[in-house]
Amino acid sequence: MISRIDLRGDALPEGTALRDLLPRADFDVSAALEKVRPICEAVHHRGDAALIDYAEKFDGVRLEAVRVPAQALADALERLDPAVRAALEESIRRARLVHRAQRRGSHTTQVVRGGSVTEKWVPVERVGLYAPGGRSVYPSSVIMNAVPAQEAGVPSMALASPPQRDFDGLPHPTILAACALLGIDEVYAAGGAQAVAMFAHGTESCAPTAMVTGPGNIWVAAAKRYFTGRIGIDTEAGPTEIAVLADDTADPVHVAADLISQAEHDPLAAAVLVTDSPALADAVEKELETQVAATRHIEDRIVPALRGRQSAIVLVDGIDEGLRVVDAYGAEHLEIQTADAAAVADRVRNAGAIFVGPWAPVSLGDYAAGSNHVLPTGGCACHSSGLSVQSFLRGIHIVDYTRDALADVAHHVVTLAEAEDLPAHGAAIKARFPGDEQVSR
Ligand code: HSO
Ligand code: ZN
Repeated sequence: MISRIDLRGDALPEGTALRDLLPRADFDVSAALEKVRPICEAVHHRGDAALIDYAEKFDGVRLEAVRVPAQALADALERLDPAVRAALEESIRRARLVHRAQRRGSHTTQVVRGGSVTEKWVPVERVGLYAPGGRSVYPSSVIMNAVPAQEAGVPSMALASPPQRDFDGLPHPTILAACALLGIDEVYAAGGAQAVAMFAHGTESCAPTAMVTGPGNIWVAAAKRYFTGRIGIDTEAGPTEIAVLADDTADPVHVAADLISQAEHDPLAAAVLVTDSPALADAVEKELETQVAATRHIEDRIVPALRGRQSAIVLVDGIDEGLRVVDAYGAEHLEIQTADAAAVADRVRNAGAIFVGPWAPVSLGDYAAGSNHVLPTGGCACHSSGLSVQSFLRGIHIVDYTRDALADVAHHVVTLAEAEDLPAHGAAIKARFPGDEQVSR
């Protein structure tokens, strides 16, 4: 069901050589770029008419308009199962607690007397959120994208999600209900690359946005890459990954259940167990067989995900070596199921989010820990963070110097300008102090 990589015995290789030994999915966004280009151009030139044509072509439904009427949002909330509503509300409440604490005030550094730099944090003006339809209808992801943007103070926000044939061309009702709960009233029935293009260029009915965030398939990722530079994006979320670092104190039933929980997302999802216990490896493998047989998305997602080259059980000599392996891998989600889990977790350098001990499974983080579930995949955890309030803020430096403070440092500026062969830079300083020898000394 799952392959094994045995790294015991010899010393582990360093750096990227270690990373190359570890499993990873093929997720080639660049190959999809050429395919999304004509879609992005059509939306640019034909606006809403292009969105309506693509809805017919890709989603099989002819729309009257792409903007979802307010009444449809109210109706979806009205019809939402009360238990789902209560769970979404609790998820929102916890996410707000965590993300509110991420807010930053501005800060002034007095560099010299009369010279200061203030860093002011300003939210992005307008954000477009994307919520997939089809196989992944995740109201939880609407929460994970909207809450940090709202807590950052983003004044204008719109959401797009594919039109559903079964729901009169509206986005999925649970997505609409989540929008209503979050107070998002600007919603569009648009999916895939065309939705990203709608936000990037704007159309007759949707004003352009400065950023687009939210998970999606490879076409959404490719469209985000296509528009990078023009708009801000979160990450090109690839298939979900879970790594578990475990020793012989871990419960194989929990470990197997957690590996399966993320394999359930996608046939390209990755489930990686790193352990120094061959007995645990055997027990988890047995558990995988039993538990997979008893779940729902077996043949379409879980089995191909676990059998795929992106998933494996990695055997290591000890937890120190295990830490080196999980750091080289840089998992989107990393569970630590070892003795003294908090101390081990503290030593991890690369992961999107870390889940400590037996009572913090990834599923908790997916829905209701308060943490964000939009996290870096594909090893990007080595250089990037998950979505946060910070993702929606820009830090602007405000430089404020008096005449004396400028005079004091003027000769250094002039010297560096000349060293870079940019005399006009120096001249801009000298012009302020005519006849002052000190400045050009
Ligand atoms: N594990 C997914 C998020 C998700 N799980 C949504 C359930 N719904 C990527 O972090
Ligand atoms: Zn998940």
